[in-house]
Amino acid sequence: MNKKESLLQKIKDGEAKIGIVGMGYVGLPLAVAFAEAGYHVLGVDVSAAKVAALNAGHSYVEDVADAVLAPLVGDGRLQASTDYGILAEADVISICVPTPLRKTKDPDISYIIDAADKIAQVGASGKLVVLESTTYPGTTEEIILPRLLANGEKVGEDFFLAFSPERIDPGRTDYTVWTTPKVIGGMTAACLETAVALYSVVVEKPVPVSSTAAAEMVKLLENTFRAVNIGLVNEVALMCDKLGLNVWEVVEAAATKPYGFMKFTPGPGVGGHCIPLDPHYLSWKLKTVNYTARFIELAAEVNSHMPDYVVGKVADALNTERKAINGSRVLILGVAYKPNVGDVRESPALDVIHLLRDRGAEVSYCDPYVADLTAEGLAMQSVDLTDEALRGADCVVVVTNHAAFDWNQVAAQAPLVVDTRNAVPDEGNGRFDLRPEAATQRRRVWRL
Ligand code: SAJ
Repeated sequence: MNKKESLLQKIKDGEAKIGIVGMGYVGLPLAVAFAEAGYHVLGVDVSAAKVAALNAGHSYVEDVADAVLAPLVGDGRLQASTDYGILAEADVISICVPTPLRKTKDPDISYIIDAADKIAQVGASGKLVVLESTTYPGTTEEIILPRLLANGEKVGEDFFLAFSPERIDPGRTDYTVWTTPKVIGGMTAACLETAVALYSVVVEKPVPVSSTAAAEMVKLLENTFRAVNIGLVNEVALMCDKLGLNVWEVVEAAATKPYGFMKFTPGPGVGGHCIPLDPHYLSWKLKTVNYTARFIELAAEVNSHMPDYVVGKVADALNTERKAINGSRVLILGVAYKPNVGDVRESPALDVIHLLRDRGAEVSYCDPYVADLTAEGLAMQSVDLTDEALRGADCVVVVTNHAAFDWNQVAAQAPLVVDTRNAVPDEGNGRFDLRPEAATQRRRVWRL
């Protein structure tokens, strides 16, 4: 039996040991899926705290409950370590490490390189290695393959290498690991065959493609598609403002088109660990072949301008009350990057807070998912959403429309609202009045 047949047999018999490098919001759900399918999972993470929590059956990932994790740890089907050495006994290794951007907007693949180097030290012989981290086309072949080949073995015969983009969406409940189709590209046909066999254990629909680079490009298209369309709808919001139109009415009506349209909504900017970052991996790669990815650059320009635009709206709204931003009390509702999660990474709320503070505003925030805000030089604590807190603000700014907020309370108590998410009930705010004086007309709720 050759190494491929041996690996396929172990996967088929449920005997394959599954190594997962990076036990974060991607790696942990994947580890749980394999453990629940009866496989022995070896999780590796650089964080001793995360490893200790996992081995105590405690989850730090919102989508993985202790009640699900603890029994798997108790049965010995899932164990974690900071030592890559445990991967010596793994038959499969899935790399789920972060791929952030540097301050220069260039890709930071140092986590991928570190994982590949450590796997090479353990030895890839007989193993299937799969990269899941979102990265530019060519990473698997140019960065990982040479490090694993260092042992003088042949890919597709002695070890197997594939790329399969993660599609874990924190907070989503309508799709699971099992029901989310998974794109897979292999370095060789044998690599693809082993990777499809592996993921078929935990994914209903594996989607094979022709190469690792094709699979890397698929993921970047998915998230660039979102970034560009969010940029488009944000620019439509600016256009509607110039034309005195209600962008929310326009988008809702366009969304009635049953085909050929996909609804996106304007907002205060684009946050999270995917959409603001992933497209820059693609535009960076294209620069290396002397091509400018114009849509990506333009979308980033529009989206990153939105916090400034929101603060301009706050200034306009306060101005109609004959107030300046300087010295005004501004209450931000929601600082997480999207509704109903507690993640503040790249959240536009951070920019809005800094911009308001730079102009002399006294800023506070309320976010039931974020008790303490300590990102990007901020050190704030969430206030409770009380009538007093609302009435005490000169302006309330809706940045993240968590379902937990009582929007009728906001509408009733806040003296002035800048609503970037169309969350506050309407009050006929005379938005469609094109007369020049309309700009100074007093209204309580200002929308994007
Ligand atoms: N946003 C808008 N308008 C929109 C949609 C999003 O302003 O119409 C903003 C959000 O407020 C947020 C940012 O863009 O700040 C990103 O939002 P997102 O809905 O894209 O959420 P993410 O960043 O969690 O994206 C993830 C991605 N999942 C994976 O990469 C596996 C993305 O591919 C998913 O499509 C997305 O979740 C999703 O649909 O929820």
